[in-house]
Amino acid sequence: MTGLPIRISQEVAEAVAAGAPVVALESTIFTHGLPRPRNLEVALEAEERLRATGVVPATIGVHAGVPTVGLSTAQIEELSAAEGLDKASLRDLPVVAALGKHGGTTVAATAFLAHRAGVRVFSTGGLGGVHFGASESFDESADLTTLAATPVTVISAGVKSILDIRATLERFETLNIPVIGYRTRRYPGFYITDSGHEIAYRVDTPEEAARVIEARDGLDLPALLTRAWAEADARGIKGNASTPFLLDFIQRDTQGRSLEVNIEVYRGNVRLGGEIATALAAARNEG
Ligand code: PSU
Ligand code: MN
Repeated sequence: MTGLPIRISQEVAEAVAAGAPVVALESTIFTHGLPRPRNLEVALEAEERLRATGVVPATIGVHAGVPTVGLSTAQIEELSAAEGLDKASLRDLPVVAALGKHGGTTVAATAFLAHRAGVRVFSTGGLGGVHFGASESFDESADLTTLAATPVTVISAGVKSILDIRATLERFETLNIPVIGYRTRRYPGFYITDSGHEIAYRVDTPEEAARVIEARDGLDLPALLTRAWAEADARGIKGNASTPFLLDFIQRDTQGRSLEVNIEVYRGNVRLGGEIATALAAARNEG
């Protein structure tokens, strides 16, 4: 058995191997999301703007059955003009590939392929999420479950404007998907900078964002937790012994990096606790 063959352009492969900056771009945005001819203009402009800043763009889509990381300009032109091509989320990838079709990849499929190619950052417009009435219809995008399992950082203006943001934020929490505001603590509403929902974390510089990504990738959370749970299970560790076992496992498995993160988090909490206590004391003295 071989894996599903994916094509990685030479430019992207070389940039990834060299540790040079690469940004993944999805194709559903120009196959299904935007009208012609703006779709093609926007797709090519995004690539040009990245190149102008020394970043290699990796536009991702399925061309004639080949999931491709780093579509050529001609392929982007072809996909953006194709009639009736498929909108390919992750479950559609094998089908579209096996049938030799073209497909515009959603955030889920794009993130999956980006990760397979070693690309860690992915810029898009809006994510899929939870639709209004999802408790009846079950309509929740596979973007969510895929991002939960895929260590790729997605830069977005929030979720699609039509979605239930409150419910989507709850699902991000359940699925352990970190949500971090860039220079804001307000979750954006795609067209508006503030959807009315607060988010827990904010970073103010690209360097800060990069440190968060390094910390997250350093922990290798989903895979690591799966191994930790499996190990606990195999040893029959249950109940109140679970947490110490799991934490110890994670610390050993990350060569102590999880500990450093823990300490950083604790330091931050201590500092914030001090600030809150100071404010509380000031309020009491005034009152
Ligand atoms: N945001 C938009 N328009 C879109 C999408 C996002 O404003 O077309 C696309 C993205 O590719 C996203 C996908 O991954 O819709 C989610 O679709 P679904 O809810 O069917 O999973
Ligand atoms: Mn859906």
